[in-house]
Amino acid sequence: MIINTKLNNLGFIFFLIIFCLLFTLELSAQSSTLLKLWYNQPAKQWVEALPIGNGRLGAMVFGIPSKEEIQLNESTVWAGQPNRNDNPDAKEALPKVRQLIFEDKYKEAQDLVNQKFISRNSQGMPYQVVGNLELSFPGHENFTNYYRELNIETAVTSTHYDVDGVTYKREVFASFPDQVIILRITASKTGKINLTASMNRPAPVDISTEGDDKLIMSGVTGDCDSVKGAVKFQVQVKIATEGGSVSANNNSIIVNNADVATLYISIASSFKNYNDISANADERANSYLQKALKKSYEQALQDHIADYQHYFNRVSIDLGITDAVKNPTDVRIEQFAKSNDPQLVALCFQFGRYLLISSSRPGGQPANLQGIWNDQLYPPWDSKYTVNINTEMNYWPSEITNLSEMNEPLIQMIRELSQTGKQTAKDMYGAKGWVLHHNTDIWRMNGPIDGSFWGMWPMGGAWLCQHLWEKYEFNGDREYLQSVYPVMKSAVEFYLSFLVEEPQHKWLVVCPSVSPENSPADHPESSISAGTTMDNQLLFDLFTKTIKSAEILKTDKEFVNKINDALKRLPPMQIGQWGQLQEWMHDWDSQTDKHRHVSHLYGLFPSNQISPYRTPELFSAAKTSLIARGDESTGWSMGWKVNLWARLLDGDHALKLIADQLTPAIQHDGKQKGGTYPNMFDAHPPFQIDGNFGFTAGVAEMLLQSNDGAIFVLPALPDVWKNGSVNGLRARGGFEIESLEWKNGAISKLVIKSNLGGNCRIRSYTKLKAEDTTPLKFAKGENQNPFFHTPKIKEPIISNKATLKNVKLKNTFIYDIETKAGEKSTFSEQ
Ligand code: FUC
Repeated sequence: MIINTKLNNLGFIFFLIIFCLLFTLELSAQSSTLLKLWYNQPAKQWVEALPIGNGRLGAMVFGIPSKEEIQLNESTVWAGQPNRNDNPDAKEALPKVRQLIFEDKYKEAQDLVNQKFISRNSQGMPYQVVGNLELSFPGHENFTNYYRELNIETAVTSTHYDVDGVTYKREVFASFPDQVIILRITASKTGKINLTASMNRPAPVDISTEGDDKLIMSGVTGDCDSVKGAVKFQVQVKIATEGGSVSANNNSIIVNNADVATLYISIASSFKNYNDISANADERANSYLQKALKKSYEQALQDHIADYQHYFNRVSIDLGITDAVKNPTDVRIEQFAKSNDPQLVALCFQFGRYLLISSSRPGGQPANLQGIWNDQLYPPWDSKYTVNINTEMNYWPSEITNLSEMNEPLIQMIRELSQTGKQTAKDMYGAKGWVLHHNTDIWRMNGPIDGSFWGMWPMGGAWLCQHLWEKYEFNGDREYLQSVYPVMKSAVEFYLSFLVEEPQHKWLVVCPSVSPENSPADHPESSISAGTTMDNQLLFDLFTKTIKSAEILKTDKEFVNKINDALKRLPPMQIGQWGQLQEWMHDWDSQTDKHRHVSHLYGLFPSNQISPYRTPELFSAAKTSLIARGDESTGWSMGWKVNLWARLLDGDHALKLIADQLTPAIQHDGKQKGGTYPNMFDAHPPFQIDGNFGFTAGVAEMLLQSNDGAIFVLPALPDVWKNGSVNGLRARGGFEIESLEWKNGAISKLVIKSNLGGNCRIRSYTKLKAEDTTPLKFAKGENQNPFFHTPKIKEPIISNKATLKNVKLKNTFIYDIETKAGEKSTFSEQ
């Protein structure tokens, strides 16, 4: 009996161990399958191929068994060469243009800007494809058991399939530590790898081989407008094999009967900086390659994963898992709107983080319109930097999703633009400081391009400067602030000398300008105007943030007085006749305007001038405007709207936009619309990466906001995300939300780490208690933590025709917790 019980106990323990083991295995197998994009067929088109990148190098991997195609990019391979595009005729024509605008002669003003302001030479240079590496595998036309994936937990893409009883596997990754792309081909039987490697580019290039195992492609970038292409680049591909033989033949490399083949792809250009392209591309490419060859494949892979995960692993998210995860990614996108698949949202959120880590690394170029992935010589909009929304959107997720370092290339570009833009300010407007219009490129051009309707917007610098400040708001690094303050100050200097008094209200306005790319129903043929709402909001932010910076740095008292004087004279926001937030200085908004840009809502997101608690009338007006604008639009526009609905504290509507965004971009009739491609790239259409980043930022804003005087936890949770968790998001003031869990929509666990100390004000729909049982103090008055000071904006002017819709807000609890740097506080539902 006793023995039996003992045996029973042992049996039970054994059972328990096996059960636990199986359960953990099951869990880890599951978690490792969740952060993957995977498919049961090779890519048939570019938007099905899978992107990898290390900030400088990018590749799109097709995973085709018989003819693998690896499309290659390098972030400095741009057409043209150092050049300027300022039009000096502007200076003389400026007073006339202003006069025409103030006399309501918008068409004439626009025509004159087209003649005298818009650049006569460069409209911006295109970012260009490097070329393709092609690997042909004879006899691999008929394959079975096909599978390919992009694992965004490891940043490795792999393909496997069977041919004649042999399983072939390819693994590709772009290593930041080793600065090469590595492709490894293995087979389940020895001596089975046979391939021919060749390279091409849709433009003339020199292709050669060196020794038996090295393929080289050299070229120069293309001409555009009147600028001659002069960036030299070189690709070197070295094929290392185990077993079999390697030989060079006719500008290709042939591998016969190998056990393993490892390809090291090294790319470099002659680009040193926007003003200097004198580097030796060949030497650079070779030196990256030689360094990389010293490491074993396993070591290189391990170093790559460790480097990538250092950033990626900071944030994890769980919005729930359903059976939908059993389907391949393309099927899930097809079915998203009709299925319940919250994990696809989590995957797409993390995919945005993956893309940012892969396309924007310290020391490199910022993510452009397509991040770093482009297969064309002259891509749509040149794949350059459109700064009237797109470039900024690329960086919206950077701070909140804990990837602050990835901002560095953007911040460096802004520093450079503040240098080049001084010449533009002086030559075009006789103004001080620096200016940037609606676009720039690797040469840091600052002049207006494309035509007045789009390009006459001297606000690019004002918007980009918000990112300089935001980095400080999240990290509190005073030395960093000191280093970017001169850039902000110089931007302010431009506006102080450029602003002009408009005749009707005597406000100081930017003129000429546009509300990005939109024209009012009053004069649809011309977008040009003065004192648009977005311009005023941007200037309000630039001015107040520069004043704050000067105060923190204890400098420039007199200059601050000057800014304050101008600040008082900026136009207030206005609520128009149908209760909308006016987009223009005049009440021109049409209720049927569905334009993709929602520029005037900048004040709601990304800015914090409009608040449900501080400015209820403007909040209501912003909502009315957004409802009128509608939901479906271009990819990035929907991405912006996810963030806007999150700021309107409407999680369900934000989720509706997510569903619109996660709709297949390619419809059954072959036509394209705003949505998502099979490889999860966002579609304007065509592919633009901004929508991916807007999406990621939007999901984060639904779960956490820190722009309105407090850390608002779960501000816009959709009803269907009943249970979930997110770990590692960041808030202003150096707070890190180490853990946030919710059950049935209420917060069940919240752990906040304070990195800088100071008052931690939490706003929540859930009544909270502290884990250490100290009673929580309800917040009173303004948050004493300076990172949470909210802007004091002017009272809006409200049209006497307007009826404002009353926006109902849910009750919230607000607590103040005094924190010390390094301390953690834990809360749960009371
Ligand atoms: C802006 C947008 C377009 C497009 C382009 C790259 O001009 O208005 O929709 O996204 O940038």
